[in-house]
Amino acid sequence: EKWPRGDEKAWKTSMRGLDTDIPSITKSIVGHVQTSLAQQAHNLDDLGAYQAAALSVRDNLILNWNETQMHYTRKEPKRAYYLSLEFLMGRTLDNALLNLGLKPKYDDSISQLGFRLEDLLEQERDAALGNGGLGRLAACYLDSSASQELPVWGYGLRYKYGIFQQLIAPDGSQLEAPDPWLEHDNPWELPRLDVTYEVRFYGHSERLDNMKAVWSGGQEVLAMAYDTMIPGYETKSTNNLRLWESKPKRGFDLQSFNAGDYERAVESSNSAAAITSVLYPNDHTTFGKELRLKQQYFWTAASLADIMRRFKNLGKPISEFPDYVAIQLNDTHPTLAIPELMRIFVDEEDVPWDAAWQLVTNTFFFTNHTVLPEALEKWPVPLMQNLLPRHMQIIFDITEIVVSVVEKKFPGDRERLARMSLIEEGYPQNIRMANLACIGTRKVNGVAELHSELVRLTIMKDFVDLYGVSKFSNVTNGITPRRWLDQCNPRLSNLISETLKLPKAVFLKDLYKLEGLLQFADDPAFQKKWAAVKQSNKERLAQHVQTTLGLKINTHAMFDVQIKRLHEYKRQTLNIMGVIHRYLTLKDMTPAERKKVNPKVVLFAGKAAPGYYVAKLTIRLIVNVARIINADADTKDYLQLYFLPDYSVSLAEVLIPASDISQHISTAGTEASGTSNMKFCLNGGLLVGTVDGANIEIAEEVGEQNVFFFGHLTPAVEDLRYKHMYHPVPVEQKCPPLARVLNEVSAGRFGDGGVYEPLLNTIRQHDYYLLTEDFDSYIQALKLVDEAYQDRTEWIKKSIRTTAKMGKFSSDRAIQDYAQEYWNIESTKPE
Ligand code: CR6
Repeated sequence: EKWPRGDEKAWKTSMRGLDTDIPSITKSIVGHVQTSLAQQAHNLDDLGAYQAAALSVRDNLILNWNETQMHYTRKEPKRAYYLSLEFLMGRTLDNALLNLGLKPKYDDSISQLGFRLEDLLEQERDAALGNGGLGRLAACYLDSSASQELPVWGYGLRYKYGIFQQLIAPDGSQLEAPDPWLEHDNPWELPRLDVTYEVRFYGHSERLDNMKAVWSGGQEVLAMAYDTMIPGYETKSTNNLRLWESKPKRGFDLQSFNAGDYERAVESSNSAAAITSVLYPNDHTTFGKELRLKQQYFWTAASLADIMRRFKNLGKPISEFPDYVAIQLNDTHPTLAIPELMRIFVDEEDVPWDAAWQLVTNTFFFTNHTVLPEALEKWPVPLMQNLLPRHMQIIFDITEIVVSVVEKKFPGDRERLARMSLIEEGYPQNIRMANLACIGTRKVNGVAELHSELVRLTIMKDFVDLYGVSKFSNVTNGITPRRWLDQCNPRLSNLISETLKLPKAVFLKDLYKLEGLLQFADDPAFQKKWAAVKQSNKERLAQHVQTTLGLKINTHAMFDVQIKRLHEYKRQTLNIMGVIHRYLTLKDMTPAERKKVNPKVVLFAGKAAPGYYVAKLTIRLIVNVARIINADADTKDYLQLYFLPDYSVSLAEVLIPASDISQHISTAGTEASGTSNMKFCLNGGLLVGTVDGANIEIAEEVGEQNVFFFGHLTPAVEDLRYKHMYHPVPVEQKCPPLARVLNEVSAGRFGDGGVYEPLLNTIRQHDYYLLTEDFDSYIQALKLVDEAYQDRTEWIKKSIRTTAKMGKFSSDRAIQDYAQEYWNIESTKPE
């Protein structure tokens, strides 16, 4: 390598190294106060100190990041790219300090400067670029990829506004406010003014011969990269999360529109900057909005252009593309990458159509995250035709491939063909993105054993018949133990380290090491310490709630937690009906009887999609039931209920370590995996749940005696729904205790009599999610929970054994699975 310019010595002797002794750290923080922030020591507040500390930590990340990226460029390994519309990162500072191994030193340095690290950490806003599990999973996977020194990049969108802030109105309903997470400068991203691509929309596509076409006209916008450094744990390896921002292409407004399109050019929803302005807050539903389709194409086009440019720099023949590139499609959101890569190969690189299809289908992999029909993406043909005319042609051409292979294997089976086609007939016709994602990829996976089986038996059944079962497999989700054990629960992590006589790094890198705790489960001294950690985490949560909401939680009660998006299938309604039932039962008791009851604090948190009426009504009911219950002198020592507003990654980090029991109570067969169930168990919380998603595999690991299962099983669900449809039985007959609860709500016992009728009617009428079927066994399970909790020593043993058996649920295991079985990539690190 030749030195490019100037005096090599002048460069090399001036290169910064990483001085990480405390005086150097202090000097670096103060330096950032003086220059980067241009502030004075005497009026620096917590926010300023946070910013200076963050910039100082960032310097370390940048140097590692540079080295890692340079190493990849030199070494030319096969790389994997994780395309996800959502990355729910949460806060960065604490995680960066932990992964760099610099937390104790920064702690000291910051105290010397007169601040407290904990206070500074609280200054950071969550990066909340996701709705729920799918987005947080992407974040855990990035942490695991970097930690295992795998060459993996994430690609997503840099939304100006992440998931909305949730406020609770005086009447108890949810209000949504924009999330201005970029209001203060974001120190964790690097704008890449030089990394830009043009992305085209609209216009027209003219077919040439050889399946090629020329796409021209329309509107072009600019995609600009922002890079976020993803540090691995205890390694220099620092990967990249590249997020795209949309900008107007200079001068486009004047040039690329003819007079007839003028109005559209100036429409605000159509402006270039609007594309990446906001994260769509819907979880499990699709709306067919043009702006959402624009987001999807903008992001996949920019990402593929970037991947293509990197590949071309290798100077390899295009036929080797899949030897250097693997792309994981996180749900169907990035499915347009399939026709887009076809367009690049065929129209721009002159690859013959069939050869291009071979390359494409060897490059992509697809993860499905739900079998709920309302979540399966479909786009109207006319919308696609107008916005992406070339891609519409390609999708029609791919449809021809499907038709010919299906015709060959199942001659004359028209119904099968209609089910498998990329185009669903109707007015208008729709494009089935899941079918496209399936046929355009090498492998399809679900996210837990049961879910993957349901994928094979339901939404992908015809494709299993076509391709054989080996294309469809499972990678059970995982969570990163760095954030979800050490960072959120340092006391527990310390206790484990001290007990196993192992440095934390050993079990944080190999979570199966926690099994060593089993031999201490019966040790009374250890049990006592274990219980003390849980108690102090409850107090930490109570303190947090006291300072943020001014509420006083009884820390001597059992903490029962349900935190997740509000959705009918997740059945927060079942939980709140259970709480009301408990309340009514308590009211029926004499004071002496109540004294024997296990005191309980029930905590809810979660957001509802802004347009999801029934889910919002559930929040309103919870808030208003809480008002009545918490004010009732007869019962308030035995039952408290709270709805904590504005659920976030950071709030989860305080809630999860404090939980004794958490609820994962979806109708069987509806929750693909769940990942918070793993987080609770890792932190010694037990589960009450249905036989669904990853609950099943958790029980396999920890033993069924340590999980409180209830409810009907998946195979029964379909028949029960059928019965409800055609032979409905009134709730009064089917489940009198539930009927009593519904009637109390109707009668206005918790205020607002009539407003809850639409919610109550979902149960009284079709009861699609089968609350009436599962209520009795649910109440029974909660009774068993109470009984088990009374024998505290037994409970603590269960808790220890649960944590001990969580090895499987590390996202390190999941990422290894993807790396080996799907992407075929290997670890490689800078020296
Ligand atoms: N809502 C599933 O519902 C799963 C995550 C991550 C979900 C959930 O059970 O754990 O994905 N699905 O795989 C979708 O987002 C479509 C989720 O987060």
